[in-house]
Amino acid sequence: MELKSLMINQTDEWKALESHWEAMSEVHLRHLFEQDAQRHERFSVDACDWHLDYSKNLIDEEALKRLIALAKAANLTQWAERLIGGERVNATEGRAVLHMALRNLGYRNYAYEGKDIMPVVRSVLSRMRTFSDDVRNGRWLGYTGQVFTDVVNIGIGGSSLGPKMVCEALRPYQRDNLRVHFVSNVDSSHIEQVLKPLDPKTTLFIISSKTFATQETLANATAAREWCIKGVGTTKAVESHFVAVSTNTQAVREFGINPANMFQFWDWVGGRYSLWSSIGLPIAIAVGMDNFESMLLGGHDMDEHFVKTPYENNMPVIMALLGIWYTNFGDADSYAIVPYYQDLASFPDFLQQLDMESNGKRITLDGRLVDYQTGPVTWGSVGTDAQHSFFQLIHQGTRLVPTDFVLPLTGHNAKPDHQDKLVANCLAQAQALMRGRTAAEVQAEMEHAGFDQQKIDQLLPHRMFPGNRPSNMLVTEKLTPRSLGALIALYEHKVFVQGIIWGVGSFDQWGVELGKHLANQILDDFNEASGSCELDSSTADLIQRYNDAKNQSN
Ligand code: G6Q
Repeated sequence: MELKSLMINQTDEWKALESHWEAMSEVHLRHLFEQDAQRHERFSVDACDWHLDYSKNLIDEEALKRLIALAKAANLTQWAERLIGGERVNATEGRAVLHMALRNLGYRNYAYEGKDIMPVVRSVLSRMRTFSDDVRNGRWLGYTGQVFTDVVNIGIGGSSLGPKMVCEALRPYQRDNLRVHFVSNVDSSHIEQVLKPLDPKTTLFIISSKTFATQETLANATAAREWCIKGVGTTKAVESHFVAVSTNTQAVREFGINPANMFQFWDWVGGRYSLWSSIGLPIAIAVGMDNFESMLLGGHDMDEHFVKTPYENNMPVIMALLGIWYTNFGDADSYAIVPYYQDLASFPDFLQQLDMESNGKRITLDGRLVDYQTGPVTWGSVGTDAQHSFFQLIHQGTRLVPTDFVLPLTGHNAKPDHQDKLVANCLAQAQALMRGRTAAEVQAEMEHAGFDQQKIDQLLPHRMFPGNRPSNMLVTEKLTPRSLGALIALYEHKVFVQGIIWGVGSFDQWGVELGKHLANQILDDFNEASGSCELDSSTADLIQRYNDAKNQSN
């Protein structure tokens, strides 16, 4: 079925939301809570081991109703059916988007061009199990017969951020005697720092690249191969010390990796959605295949929730609609994600790519320029550290920054006293954002502390907090592979829903291309005395400065 693409801001549903935002600006969250003891119950939902408390958002039931009407006006259900049905919803690249099949540990059918894809998915999973078990149990050995102690994943973007984030998040499930590292940057200090403490005889490399053509990855893979050959003393080491994850068998072979040591994935898996595929091999090695499959199951749980649950109780849909509410009606231009869990420190980085590369677009799928905002700036870092850096702006700055708190309630082997403080801080931030601090409260506190009225008058405006600043609280009992899988899939579906509403193609990334192309041209220009004649004066001068600096340091 060809779905009519509409400019969403021309719809009645959009206009109804505009006027409702105006109405909501008259109310304060503090009063909404005072007036309704059931507010938390009314605005919270449980799914897949997560509790989403969205009661501290600038909404009432009418707002939610109108937002849901907007999702319906954008034909969300039909688009989700097209996605799952294997249609080429990544229209500009002519590709289907089937990462949900990778975590389909249930009984859903996934087909591409009329062919069931589950057998190939299962076969790669089975190869991943054999290989990761062999590495972990000392059956797959280095060239000199030694057990691997370190695994280095070389990849960038989608071939690094997801697996890196998951390996860190599941650190309590890792073994001490098998460490996993990630090298992505073409700045050579990255690979040098990672390799320096390692022993080439006990180091396994995974070269992860969907295309096997990415400049940074190939440069780092070549450096790693030289390091390995030099350290082990023979080119034969490559056979046992290098495996590849890719869709490009030919390029893997040309690089010198035996295709028998290559783990396949497919063009219907987008880079930033690929941690569920063999790109997740470092995860399987780090935490074991059983835990990797638990993570898949968590993702699958969230898929089923997303597909089957009415919008009113659908966690990704609600989160997506709240994001639309602030971006398009509240003029928010970013949102912050703050996990209160040190091992989720890379989660904001991962989400940054997921969200900004997916929805950072200004052209609709049918080629029109939008005249409304689309994907927001996504940023954040872990609490409590964040409280001592950027929270000032969220509390008292001029911008509206909706914030997602992610809070696993119990840590793994957490020190009780630390955990109490961590949780108390997280809850306090959300409460402070919602309530604020009134002039009367500041006055009373300062009087109580013995300040004279002149000092109180001077400091009162600075010590007041406006409050009424929205946040979501995502809570789980413990961060397990399964709840982590559900969390990642939650954000994936959220981003998908928003892309549908904005009418953009969430699964391409043409914005990454131009820089790559020009970098290659500039590399050529380094070797020409005066650079190419088409160069602008700024770039030409910078090239000259680089060449001069290089000559001086040689
Ligand atoms: C992700 C993007 C991008 C990609 C990297 C690495 O969705 O496509 O981040 O993952 O550019 O690409 P390769 O895996 O092909 O090396």
